[in-house]
Amino acid sequence: MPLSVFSPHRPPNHSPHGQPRHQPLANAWLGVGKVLCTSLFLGLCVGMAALLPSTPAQAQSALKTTTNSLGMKLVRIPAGSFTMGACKPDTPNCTQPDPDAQGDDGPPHRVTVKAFWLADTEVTQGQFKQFIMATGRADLITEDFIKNNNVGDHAAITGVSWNDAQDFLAWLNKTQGGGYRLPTEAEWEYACRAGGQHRHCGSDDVESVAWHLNNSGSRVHGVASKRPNAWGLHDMSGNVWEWVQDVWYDSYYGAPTDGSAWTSGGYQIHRVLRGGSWSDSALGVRSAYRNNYAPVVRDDFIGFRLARTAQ
Ligand SMILES: [Ca+2]
Repeated sequence: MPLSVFSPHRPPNHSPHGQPRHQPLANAWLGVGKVLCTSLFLGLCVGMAALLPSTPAQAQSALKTTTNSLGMKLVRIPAGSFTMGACKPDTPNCTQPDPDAQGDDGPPHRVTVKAFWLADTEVTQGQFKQFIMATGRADLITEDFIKNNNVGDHAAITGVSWNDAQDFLAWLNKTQGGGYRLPTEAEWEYACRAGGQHRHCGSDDVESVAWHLNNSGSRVHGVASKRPNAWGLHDMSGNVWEWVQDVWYDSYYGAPTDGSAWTSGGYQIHRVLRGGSWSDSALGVRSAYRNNYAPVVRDDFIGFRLARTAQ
């Protein structure tokens, strides 16, 4: 069955598109555009920079961390094995029951993951701004982009396609020594669960760990303003959906069990996203929940998180 640009697998409770959710224009992106326009992109010089909110304190991780020269903090995720996915409790031989499990959440299966690095937060507006400034990508600063990213530097970046994320990673690898990439889907869920079996990443209590439909005020939030999981990772559930490397399959039958990305076969025109967002119900920000979009899709609930291969 052919797939449209927008995913057929979309939670039913997403906020409707086309509705104004944000205050208009004035934000720091206009400042970025203004600087870029001063030299090369005159058409984008349409406003003034605005306030940047203060940065909340970061929670401490029990694991080793590193911070690159751009201030991006990554946690060393230990090697290990876990059960990936979920199934309805009445499913025969169900090894990881969840009453809200969806058909494409399973079947649960054991996966062994190598050690890797993962950012403790989603990529922020401030970090993405550095990329735009360094590369001159003023083409990314559209009117929608400005509307979708008006919370401030410490908020998660939104409106970023899978392809945009690859451009960001290419820039990072060029300037920060290499090895940066998106997490694989298995790595993402392994890090979300952090050795536990919580309904959401880090807790069965969604309010403590996630910005979601019923507490977000219909907007993205500053990263790390909710409690982290056991490995010091914030907002794995909620705030923004996070792109991973893998192409979309509607089940885990035949999935790799070594933590690698599943990139052959399947729905090659769609990439997987995990974690749910500010516009999803508690069901959509579950540890096992999955989604997918074409790699060109930009929307105000889509962002990403950095991974880096461990040496
Ligand atoms: Ca998230």
